[in-house]
Amino acid sequence: MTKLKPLLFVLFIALVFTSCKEPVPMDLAKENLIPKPVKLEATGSSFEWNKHTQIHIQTGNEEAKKIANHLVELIAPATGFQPKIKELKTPLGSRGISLMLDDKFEKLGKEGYNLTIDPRKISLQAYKAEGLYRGIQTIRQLLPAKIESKKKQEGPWLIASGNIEDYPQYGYRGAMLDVVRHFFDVDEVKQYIDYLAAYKMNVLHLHLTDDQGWRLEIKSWPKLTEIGGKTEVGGGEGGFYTQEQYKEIVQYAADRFITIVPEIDMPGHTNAALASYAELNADGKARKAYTGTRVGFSTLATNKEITYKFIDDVIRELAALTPGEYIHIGGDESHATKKKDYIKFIERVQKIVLAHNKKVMGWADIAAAELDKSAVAQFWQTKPKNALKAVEQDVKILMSPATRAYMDMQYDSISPLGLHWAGYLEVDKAYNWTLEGNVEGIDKEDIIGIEAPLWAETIETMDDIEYLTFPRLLGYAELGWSPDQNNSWDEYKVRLGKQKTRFEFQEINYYQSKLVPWAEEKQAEMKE
Ligand code: TNX
Repeated sequence: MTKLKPLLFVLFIALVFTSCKEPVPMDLAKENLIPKPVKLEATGSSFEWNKHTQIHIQTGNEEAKKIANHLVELIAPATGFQPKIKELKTPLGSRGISLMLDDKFEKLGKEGYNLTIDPRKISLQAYKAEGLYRGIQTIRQLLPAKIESKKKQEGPWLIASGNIEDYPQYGYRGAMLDVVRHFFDVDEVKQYIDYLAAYKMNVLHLHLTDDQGWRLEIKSWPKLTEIGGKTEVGGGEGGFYTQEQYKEIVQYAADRFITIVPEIDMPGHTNAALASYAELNADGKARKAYTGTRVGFSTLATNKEITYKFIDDVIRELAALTPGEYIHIGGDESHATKKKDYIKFIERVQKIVLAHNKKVMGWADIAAAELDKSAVAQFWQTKPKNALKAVEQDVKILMSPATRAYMDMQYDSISPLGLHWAGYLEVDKAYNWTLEGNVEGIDKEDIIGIEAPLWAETIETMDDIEYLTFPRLLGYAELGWSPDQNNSWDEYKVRLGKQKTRFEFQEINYYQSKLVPWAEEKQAEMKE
């Protein structure tokens, strides 16, 4: 007992000493958050996350617990900490990090959050779990860049103090991945989802079918994947997701508050289906598999009843796997379909989608048909004629103008990957526009948000995906989230340049644009 006394004394002194340590002065306003928060106020001090830091949630709040677990997963590899998650009646006042849901934040919407950081504690509060999830991405970006490392790093893990109030301008902020032209497996799609989540995006549109392949198991039409699943651009082996695998992707996304919008492209872009089933062709003859990159040559037989039986089966199975409200029916570049047949077709397919309790999304070409008001037309072409037709019908627009938002466009003439039919798309051009200022006649109230498509004719690996996605993706995330009066390329490029260290710790194969002042991130401006 007597031997223990001096030991206890030393422990006590150590405890007093560590808890009295002066916080390091830091400036929250100098942090490089992307997307930029709506409101931010710096208080000049800092919070240190150390191995004793606990995460507090309200007793019994399972949703907050899930987010707390996400936060632990985010910080554990680099810090080596395994913070305890503790349930308290009133977590707000206590030291450490608290994650709380409160109806009082309803005004910030379901993705909004309020983050207060002072030397004793961090409190993250939101109306819904979505908001907490978006908020932990902010905490992640406020930690030093080495937080992104999968290997243990040395601290200190300081977070600048202040208050952030934040919520998105647009409810739909997404990216598309073409898993047809080249197939990407479940793990690759999950990785892509993680990239979207880090920048507070909330939709992944999966382009699941096209001329070169059919990527989703449909139990009532098994040859779609037995035959159509086995090809891709360039003659590779292709691939497809079983329904179980697809559910796994949907769940993985949902855990990150990301909705999957699945696309079955029709009546054009259907050679893989036409090769799998002879009866879907007007002449009753199965097409040969196609592994090139031409577009606009294929069409389902729009005047055969079997075509609609096929679509009904596909949409029924897909709707059952889809928690999100939209099913994307493609509708682009149906040059092999007569205009009057195309219009009849789209109107009939729309009915099928609605009958399965889903809303229609389609490339803006579908606005040639009479659309239900619940439909969404995705603007992509270089000319807005189709999108304006949608607006005339009171149909909402998703902004994906190819000249600004197509991540498969080459950055410049020597970019090793990508196409350039819509022009070259350097990082500044990809950022320097606004959704509501892009097309005269398409106003803010007509727009549901932004989506950046990544077509896969020229890309085959995760490295390729990363090269075209990074760093443009971050700009799209900001265009959808941050108020546009905040947008200025000159200011943004500095914040973007500071992501270099973060990208490197994640081993992301990003495009090192000469227009961006790439810089090592220092542990935020310590004034000492
Ligand atoms: C046009 S964009 C297409 C795709 C191609 C893309 C390449 C759209 C709706 N259709 O089939 O992959 O260009 O950039």
